[in-house]
Amino acid sequence: MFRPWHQFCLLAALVAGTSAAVAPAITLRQAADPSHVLIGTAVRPSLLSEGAYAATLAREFNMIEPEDAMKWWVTRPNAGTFDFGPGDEVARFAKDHGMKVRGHCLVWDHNNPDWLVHGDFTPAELSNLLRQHITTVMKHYAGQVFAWDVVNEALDENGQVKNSLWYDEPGIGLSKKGTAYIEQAFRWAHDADPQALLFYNEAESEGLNRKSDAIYAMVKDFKRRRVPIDGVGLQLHISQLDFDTTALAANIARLTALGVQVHITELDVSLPLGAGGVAGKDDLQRQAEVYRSVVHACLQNPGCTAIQTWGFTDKYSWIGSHSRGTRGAALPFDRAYRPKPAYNAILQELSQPKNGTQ
Ligand code: 9MR
Repeated sequence: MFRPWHQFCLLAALVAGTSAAVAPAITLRQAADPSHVLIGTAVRPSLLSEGAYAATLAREFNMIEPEDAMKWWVTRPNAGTFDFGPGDEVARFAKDHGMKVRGHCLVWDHNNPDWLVHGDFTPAELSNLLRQHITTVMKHYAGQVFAWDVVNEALDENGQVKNSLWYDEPGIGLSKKGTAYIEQAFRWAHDADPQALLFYNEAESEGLNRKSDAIYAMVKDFKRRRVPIDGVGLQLHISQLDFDTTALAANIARLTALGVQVHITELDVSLPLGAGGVAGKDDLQRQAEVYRSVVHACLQNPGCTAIQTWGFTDKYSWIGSHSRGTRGAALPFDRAYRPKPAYNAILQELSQPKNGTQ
């Protein structure tokens, strides 16, 4: 009888021998199903009508998160109106294909609509707006979105709370009170949908540094005072091929020891691009090893319960425009939806006998 590990070996042989797109013998989600992790990716609703995009997504992942479609600038075209159209498309696709949905994000100081940023609101007005936003969006998606990034990227590289619209410019009435505004957002979120898992999501805090120390201290404080927080999202936008997964594993261990889950939320490994926008062959192999070691670090810890990539095909990734075309090739599938070495490394890790099926 073929078990996932044997099927993987068959796939590896197939992929090694051809550059054509192959339908894998076992997919990422099939390999992940028997383990404790969900395997997810960020998606753009406008691409769900592209056949290869939708087919690859449905075949490989059991969790999706809208890359932008649940952010303020999409959901709040103006103060009085909510637009759930794009987010609903993502939720519908997930339902049709037996996937879970992660929501992203309710409180962030980036990409907010102009009417909000330049509205000259008082702290009391902003507080009302934020509470209404969290409540309305979470109630709309209750039962559809199982976990939310409630607050995104609120800390600076020194672990200090960033100056922001929500904190102190002018803030919601809790300026100069450290993480109090974050706590308030989590309390409103819990009231809105008590079933949803509530995450704090952060960048460049995957290893051990001042920012991850501050997250650890905040979560410890929140747990002690019973502030409703269920998890920490570690983004993992990686640009170094010598990425240190020992520190990642140590950070996952200390966070989960506090009784919260860890989700890897925005994994990608960008590479320098040469002439013609192509990444080097050696870099693609090294990239695969980074993916492998990140997946390994998560699988080692029962409290690390989801691994999500920030997109899945090199055809569509934020890295290209962000780096003005100098970097890219960051995801597990190439621009033609062919699995890359990174894909094979993830699949191999997910298929390891230790994950309970062999
Ligand atoms: O990939 C996202 C891009 O399409 C948006 O323009 C941008 C601003 O909203 O956000 C990008 O996603 C970010 C995520 O929401 C939070 N962590 C960093 C991600 C990459 O910038």
